[in-house]
Formats: sequence, C-alpha cells, structure tokens
Amino acid sequence: MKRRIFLKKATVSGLSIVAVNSLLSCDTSTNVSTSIIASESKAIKPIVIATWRVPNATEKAWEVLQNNGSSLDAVEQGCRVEEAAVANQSVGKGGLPDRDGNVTLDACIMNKEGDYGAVMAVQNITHVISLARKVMEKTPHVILSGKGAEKFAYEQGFEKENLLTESAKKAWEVWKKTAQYKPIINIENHDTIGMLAIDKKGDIAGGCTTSGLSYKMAGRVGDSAIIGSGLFIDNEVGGATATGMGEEVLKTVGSFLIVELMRQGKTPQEACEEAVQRVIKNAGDRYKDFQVGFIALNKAGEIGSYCIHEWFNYQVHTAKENKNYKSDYYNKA
Ligand code: SD4
Repeated sequence: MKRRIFLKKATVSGLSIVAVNSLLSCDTSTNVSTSIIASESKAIKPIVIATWRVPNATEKAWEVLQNNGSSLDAVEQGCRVEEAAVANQSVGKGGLPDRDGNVTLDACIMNKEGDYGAVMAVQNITHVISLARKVMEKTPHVILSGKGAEKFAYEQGFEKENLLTESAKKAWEVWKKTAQYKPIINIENHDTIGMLAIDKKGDIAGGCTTSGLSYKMAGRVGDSAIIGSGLFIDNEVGGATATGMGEEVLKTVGSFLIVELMRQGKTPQEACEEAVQRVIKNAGDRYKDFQVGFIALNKAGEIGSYCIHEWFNYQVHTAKENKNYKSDYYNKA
C-alpha cells in the first residue's frame, strides 16, 4: 500500500527556506519509497537524487558536496561518471547509436540562478554535460547543436573520441537485420541520467545527459537537453528531471510542470504524479507502449518520483546512505 506521511510541512518561499531533515522511508511491502520530513533543523542537509540505478554517479556528486562544492559542480561531476561508463548504453561513450550507426548525445545543465546550457546531437565528445556547462558559461547562447557544438567543444579543449564501442556496434548490426523501431518499455528507455542536488548552502542545480533513444532517426533530439522537459530548476522552489520516451515528455513540458506544481504547494510526489497523469491523458491508449518517469526535489529536501510502468527506479544519496528506490507507478492493471 502506498504510504505518504508528512510529519511536518515545510514552508518554501523565496530563498528563506525552512531547512529540514529529509529522510526517506521505504515501504517494505512494495519497496515503493515515499519522502517524509522527519524533523526540522537549522542545518541544511545536502542531497543528491538521480534517475535509475547510478550509485557511482551519486557517490561522486556527494563527494563534491562534502568538499563544499556547489550543487552545480556536483551534478556535473556525477553525470560525467555515467558518460564515461561504457556499460551504460544510454549515456555518453558506449551509448547505442542512431539508425545510421552514429552515437549522438544530448545534455543540459541548470544552475541556481536559473541559467541553462545545452548541447544536442553531438558526436565524438564524451562529456557533453561539461560541454553544456561551457555553453551556459562561455557563450551568449543557451543551445548549440550538431557540428557547431562539436567545433565549440574542440575550441574549449575537449578531446575527439570514438563513442561507438564494439558491443554497441554489434547491437546495432543485429538491430539492422529487422530495423524495427520500437522502443521497449524499461529496456530501450533505460539509464538516461537526470540528476538533482542541494548543496550545503541550500542551492539546487540539475543536469541531464543521454544518448537518446537507440536507433532513432539521424538528427532526432529528445527531451533530455530541452529546458522544462528533461530538466527544470528554480532555486526558489526545486527541480525535476525526466527519463523515458522523450517525445511524450516534450509534449507536456513535464519537468517545468512539476516545478510549477510544487510552487503552487504540491509535494514533489504529488507533482510527479500529476505530471505522469498529464502525459497519460495526452497520449490516450498509447501510454501502454512507452515509459516516462520523473523525479523531483524541493527546497526542503523532500523528494518525489512517479512513472507510468513498473520498474523505473532512482538513486538517492543522503548523509545516511546511497540507496536505490523503486518508483511508484501508474499502470497497476
Ligand atoms: C530521450 N528521454 O532521448 C531520453 C531517453 C531516456 O533513458 O530517458 N533514456 O528521449
């Protein structure tokens, strides 16, 4: 049974936050997590949350926060871990290619000031999360795509790398035999990393990085690099990030919706549930064929997560532990 207990509601207004300890509880009967505010304290408690089972990424981000790093540095460093991990076939090097055999990456980042930087359809660069940050900090623009983004990367000292691993190439060669484009729930849509963090100063930042849906058309861009869809941060309220079928997240601007719902007083959990409902309403019966999952974090350190189908999970690093939680989901029929 789903359990949602709020022992104490936090007031979230402007930068004057009521700092609270946010503890996670895990309902053992379903292993579905809910967030509870256990007690108030003056101290701000840093936290890192990320889509999917990414303990090494959250560990790295946590380390940054413990060394008094900013939430922005934390999410960048955390995302880089997955970008470098060749076993993760949905992010960075080792990502599955598009139908022409090219690995193309999308990423974005947002800081506490609400600045945003993104790169889309980038080839030959592993750490696109860092490239997105460079776009945010070193250019008059917010998005660079394709060849322009790649050129900018080299100007900034990024190395050219072959992102197509032997195993990704083999998988693509097998796929080509039928060339059926049918993303499979929780398999094709797996492991894009969206990460949100609160640092010791109480500031929130977020990042999202992906190789997108495998065997996509050349030039296809999903939600992950698009502000408000794959990621949105408002340091007065909180942040949200998405995974799954980008086309459906884009149509409902899901992450922005969640932050706005939290601004109106919804908990992160309630906001994630409403965003998933919106996706389902928009898709009609088609929702049965795709996965969308959201995670959210508010200024008080409360978290929420919700998805359409079972098996979306997310990683949470607090002072207590670095733990993976199974998300609650809509389709229980
Ligand atoms: C996309 N949302 O490109 C991404 C895919 C994803 O885990 O989340 N994969 O549509």
